[in-house]
Amino acid sequence: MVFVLYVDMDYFFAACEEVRHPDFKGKPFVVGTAPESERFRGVVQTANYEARKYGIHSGMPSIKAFDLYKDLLYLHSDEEYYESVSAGIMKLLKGYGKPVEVVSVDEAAMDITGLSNEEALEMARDIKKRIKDEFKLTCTIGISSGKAFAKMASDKAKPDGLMLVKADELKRFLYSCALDKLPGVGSKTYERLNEMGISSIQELSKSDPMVLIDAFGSAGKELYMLSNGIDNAKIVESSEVLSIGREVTLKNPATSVDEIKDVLKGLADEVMKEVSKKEVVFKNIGAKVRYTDFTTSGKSYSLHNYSDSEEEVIKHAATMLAALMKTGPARKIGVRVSRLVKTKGQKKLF
Ligand code: DCP
Ligand code: CA
Ligand code: CA
Repeated sequence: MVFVLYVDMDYFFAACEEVRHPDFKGKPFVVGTAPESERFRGVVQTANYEARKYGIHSGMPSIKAFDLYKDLLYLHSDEEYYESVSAGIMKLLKGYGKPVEVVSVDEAAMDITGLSNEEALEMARDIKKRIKDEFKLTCTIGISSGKAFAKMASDKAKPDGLMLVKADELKRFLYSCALDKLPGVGSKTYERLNEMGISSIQELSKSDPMVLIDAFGSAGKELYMLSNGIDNAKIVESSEVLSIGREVTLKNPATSVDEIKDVLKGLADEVMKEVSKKEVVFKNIGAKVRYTDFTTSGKSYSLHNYSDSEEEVIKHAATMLAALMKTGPARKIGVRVSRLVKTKGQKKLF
């Protein structure tokens, strides 16, 4: 198994906002999908820990969040900004010279095979300190043999935590975690397992693997292995280049995507040229708008699989630009792809 150091940023979008709005610190606030004028119609993307105390969480309709705490502060999300902070953090992690897999905007897995437990802990402490010093952000780090278990350790130690699960403690650790904390156990799988009489990781580990395979196919085998402390997942090193983007100032401010169709196609063409030159595929598409008052806002979209499709870039960028242009006319637009992975030798990925 791979020895893994897993970094997950704490309340990431909200923490990024606290960096540029220090006055928000200590007050309950959320980052939501809708612009300020439509705040009640949005969805909470994340809540800071003060807001979480009132039961507010990711994925909740904003209207419900305001029901739970009426003086809640609300910020319209600026995913371009969070992506740029993310890129800086990923660069810092790559600086340690170990293979880094960028798992999501605020998560990364590092292959630290060969390090001792003590060396791993020392590295984790150093990473936490540098992220705090350089970005004013906190993260939680989990360390274990196996990517899934390192992630589970980071979940358990949140926020601002550090947890090492040693090989001889893995079983006990797994049994102490709720069944739905096991990667791969989503709400549907969880219900299905419950129906089969399996409601804990321990029960899962002692169940009949053939029954699991019958019910879930190869995912069933994976669940059985994970519950028994075996994770064969490799760390897929992300590309050196973190993102590829292009932007352009419009001749005339645009109020609808229709007006900028050709400009968007041109931007996507240029991005894709670079994508094929760098021999990468991407998993995330971003779009940004600079408004006539010179403020900027951006959105990003995560694909289910790695892609090299220009069509997909145009389709998602158009949707995001349309949403962004609801706030006002655009004078500059940008398109970006990220979560890049080299295609060479990694063809199995997509
Ligand atoms: N996010 C989102 N919509 C969701 C869940 C998350 O847009 N339904 C975004 C906002 C989060 C970021 O992704 O800040 C990372 O998600 P996490 O699940 O890691 O949650 P946080 O980082 O916000 O909090 P935690 O400290 O629990 O990791
Ligand atoms: Ca996080
Ligand atoms: Ca996360």
